[in-house]
Amino acid sequence: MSYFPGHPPSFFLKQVKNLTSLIPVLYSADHLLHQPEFEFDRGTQIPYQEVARRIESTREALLKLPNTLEVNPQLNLTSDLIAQVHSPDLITHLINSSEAARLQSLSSNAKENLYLYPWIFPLNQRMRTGLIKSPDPTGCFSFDTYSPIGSGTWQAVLASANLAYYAAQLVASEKYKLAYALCRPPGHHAAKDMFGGYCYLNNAAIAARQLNQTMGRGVILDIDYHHGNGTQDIFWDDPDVFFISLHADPVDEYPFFSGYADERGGESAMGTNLNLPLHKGCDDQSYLQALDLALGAIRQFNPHWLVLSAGYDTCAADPSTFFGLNDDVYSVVGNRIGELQLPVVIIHEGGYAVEHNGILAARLLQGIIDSLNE
Ligand code: SP5
Ligand code: ZN
Repeated sequence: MSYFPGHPPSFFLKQVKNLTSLIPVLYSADHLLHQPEFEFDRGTQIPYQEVARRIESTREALLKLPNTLEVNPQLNLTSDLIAQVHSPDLITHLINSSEAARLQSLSSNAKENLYLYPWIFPLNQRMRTGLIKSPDPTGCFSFDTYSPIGSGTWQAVLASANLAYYAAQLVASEKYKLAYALCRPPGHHAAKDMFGGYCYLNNAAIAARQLNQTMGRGVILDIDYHHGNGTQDIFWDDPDVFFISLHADPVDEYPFFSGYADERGGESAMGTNLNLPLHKGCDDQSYLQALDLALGAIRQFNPHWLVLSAGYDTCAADPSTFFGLNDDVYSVVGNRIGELQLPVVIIHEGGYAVEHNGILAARLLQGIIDSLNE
């Protein structure tokens, strides 16, 4: 573990407290290496919504809480560990695409920070085999245009996943009951062999796999506004990892192709996937009702740990939401999750009302702390 030079005073102040009451907030500056300028919203170019400031504002807000401690872990996540949840072909493709972006940026007539955008999507193996060896294979393994790849993308993606992995190790060690991984890029849209939706590797899945191997059965609760199609895909056939998601009904909202209530898990894991799609205009009361359903299902499963995919794009101020949640609801959500009295790893996912992310994350985390300490 290393600590950032800017933070020793607060670290030493907080060190006097009992270590188990401290909440590690995992952060890496490597996310700054990934900063695309634009995305395509139904074919129209708009500014990239998944900006670096999202994480910096959350970091500032979380470190203002009395029991938090920033941790900057060494990189100890390997390709073999990632391959427990992703196909080796996807991993290789992400590495190669970052390197291709670096080489193309170096060529004299290219932009310095060039990002390669997926734009041809091979829909079967024959197309993939052809495209992968072409001059522009970026669309291989990608399902949309939201996840461009630049020269620093792989390093940022790896560092982000490493935070999730390290947070899981801290909680699995039983030294900490709770940890917050400031992951960026986010991860819950990344499936076993697909990337998209600002995501490249599935941070929550990497944390969950680690916890599953050390502590047994557990739950991933996804409260991002969008369905966590990637996490669902990865644990579809796994009866030991229960995936539950509260999200905008895919009838109305991205990712459109998954997140329906009848998706209940593969044959060997029937009932260990639960989607709770919510209607447009969903308010605090309807949201908390759905959350209570999720919490009931979690209690019945009798898990040993919880991974919380925490997205803040549900709040009324978010530019991409059809929900009308007030900021206060995040404290209540945190309280009720904390009442489970489970070890919790929080993974930062979406949330595009940049200055709201920090406030909401702080409320959620404080809510959990308050009921864990009761
Ligand atoms: C992790 C995560 O939240 N990913 C979401 C990726 C998909 N975003 C789609 C946004 C489409 C709506 N764009 C609205 C533009 C501003 N009104
Ligand atoms: Zn989202």
